[in-house]
Amino acid sequence: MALVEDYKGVIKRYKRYLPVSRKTPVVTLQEGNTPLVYSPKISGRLGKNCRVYLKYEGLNPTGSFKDRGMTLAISKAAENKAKAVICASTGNTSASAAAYSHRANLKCIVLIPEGAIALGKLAQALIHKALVIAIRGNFDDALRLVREISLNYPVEVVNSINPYRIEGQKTASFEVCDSLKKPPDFHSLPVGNAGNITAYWKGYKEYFSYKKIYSLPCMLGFQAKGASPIVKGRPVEKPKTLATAIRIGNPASWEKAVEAKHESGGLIESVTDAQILSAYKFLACEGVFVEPASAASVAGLFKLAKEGFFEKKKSKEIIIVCTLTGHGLKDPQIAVKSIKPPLIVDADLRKILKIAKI
Ligand code: AN7
Repeated sequence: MALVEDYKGVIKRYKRYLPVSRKTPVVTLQEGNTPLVYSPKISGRLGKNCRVYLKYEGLNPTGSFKDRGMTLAISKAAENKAKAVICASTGNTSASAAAYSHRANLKCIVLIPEGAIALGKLAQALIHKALVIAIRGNFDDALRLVREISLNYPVEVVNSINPYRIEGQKTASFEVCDSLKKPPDFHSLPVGNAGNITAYWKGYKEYFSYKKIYSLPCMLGFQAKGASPIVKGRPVEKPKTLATAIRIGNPASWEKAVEAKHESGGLIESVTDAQILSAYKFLACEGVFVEPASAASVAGLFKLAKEGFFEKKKSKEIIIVCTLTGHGLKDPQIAVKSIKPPLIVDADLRKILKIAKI
């Protein structure tokens, strides 16, 4: 058994499956190795034969799953002697890009939709000294500009259209299989720009081809109803959802996500903001704090369970892994807004005992 201190991040752990060589200067914050937490409460709500595990990606160094892909994208940018990187972002990509590129002494430019990213994420991009440009437009406008800039200027794009991002992110499915000692039956996750579902599916398929696993999970992707282009089959011009991380109307990895759905016999559906908020609060009962977009994966499972989806499966035990993509502290304003505010009382022992009913 390796000592905990030996852990050096996803590139070191999974280098034989990644496009790196001895020459690659590894830029790491020891991302990955995130917990796979059993959730008795969610399991119970889905059905007697269901076991649900939460892949808590909010515990990555910058608080989201993006770090897995960013360690590789920035390491390769450094290897290729890039001077600057650029990304469009709903917040988490920019937070991660800013942190890793600052560590690697690379200039980082981020384009964000003005007024539409969570406060914690903006703070991260700023503290790591990215050049933050808020555009009057949405994420899709920002990504279009980034593509255009990268075609004509010497900057490396670190959005998931950069294949190294997907390569790094696929390590999450390796970890799931290594922890469970087998693949799950179902894997649920939120879908925004659709890079993560693409990466997970690629990872599972590669582990299968290397004979590390002998079956493949069924992929379940969930978009927010007001931002569900893949479900609708056409781009959404003005995507709307309180889950700002997945407020995306024209996902870059659209086709790959549909491929993952078809090949795995899975589905991509939508959940309403009310369902997302309800799952967000339910996760809190399990001691797990996520940002709203992350709760879409759990909201989706609840929706399927209500339709009898898991009852129809006759197997004795159904293993479901649910990726929780980002930490709740990213977006504290949503938490405070959606829960009753704290009571304010005098500093008086009797009053406090009365209120606390002890
Ligand atoms: C918490 O940061 O697109 O389907 O620019 O932050 O791989 O896009 C974030 C996406 C889910 C969707 N959960 O993942 C960005 C960005 C959280 C996220 C997604 C995002 P993809």
